Amino acid sequence: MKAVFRSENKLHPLLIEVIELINQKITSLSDLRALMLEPKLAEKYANLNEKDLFINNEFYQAKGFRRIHLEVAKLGKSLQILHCVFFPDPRYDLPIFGLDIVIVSNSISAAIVDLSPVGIHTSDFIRTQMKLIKVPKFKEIKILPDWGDIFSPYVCFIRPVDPCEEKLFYNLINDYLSILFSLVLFVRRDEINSTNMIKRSNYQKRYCLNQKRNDKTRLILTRFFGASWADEYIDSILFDY
Ligand code: BLA
Repeated sequence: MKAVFRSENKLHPLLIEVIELINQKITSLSDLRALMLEPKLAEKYANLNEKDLFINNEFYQAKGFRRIHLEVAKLGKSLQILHCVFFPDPRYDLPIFGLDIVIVSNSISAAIVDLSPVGIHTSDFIRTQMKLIKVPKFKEIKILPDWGDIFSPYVCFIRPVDPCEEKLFYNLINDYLSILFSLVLFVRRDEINSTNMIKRSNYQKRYCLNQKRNDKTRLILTRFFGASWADEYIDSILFDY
């Protein structure tokens, strides 16, 4: 059984539901294959499998996506994190799906989901679809840090205040992934090294560079694993480009 689902790990119910949703979605993609970490990295991160200190990473590639990363971490008794990014293959005009849920002492302290742009102009299809989404009126909206200008105007960054808001946030994740997956079905593939591809590549690089400025992620990882481990993890596992 996967470390994540071991009963003694007692993950927050929203995390369990979201992991299931994402796994279901991933298996519906075309040309899906699991990606392995380089042996050196795999070895380095293989032993994090304790009851109260584990990180479970899954990586995939599929049509339209160069790297899909789903991470579930339990850091100490009180902190649980779900981190997920679908990095598109830059030959396709697809936004970056990003999701982060941070749980402290069994209540959600931050939840963010977005389909982030990979160019100045978002395609008409994405814009029309995004406009159809009804982002619920959550009670506690969180303020984005200054590096957060990588996110779209539809980014939802909140602290859900009760199970009802948790369910609404779950539905929003589902809506964003559904838009992304309907795009994958008919999006055109540009030539390798085409101007479009290079522009989108640069947007992805900037997305990663900005995400690396998240001091909260760095601080938490440093507290548990030390500064050089944290830096390398952020560079090579979380936001590698
Ligand atoms: C915030 N990220 C945070 C916070 C923590 C982490 C503890 C503060 C939560 C709060 O404000 O209550 C920690 N997140 C982690 C750790 C990992 C992680 C340790 O993913 C991995 C092991 N972060 C992402 C992605 C997005 C993201 C994909 O990884 C967006 C799609 C966003 N997280 C994000 C933002 C903040 C945050 C915008 C707020 C940062 C701030 O307020 O400065």
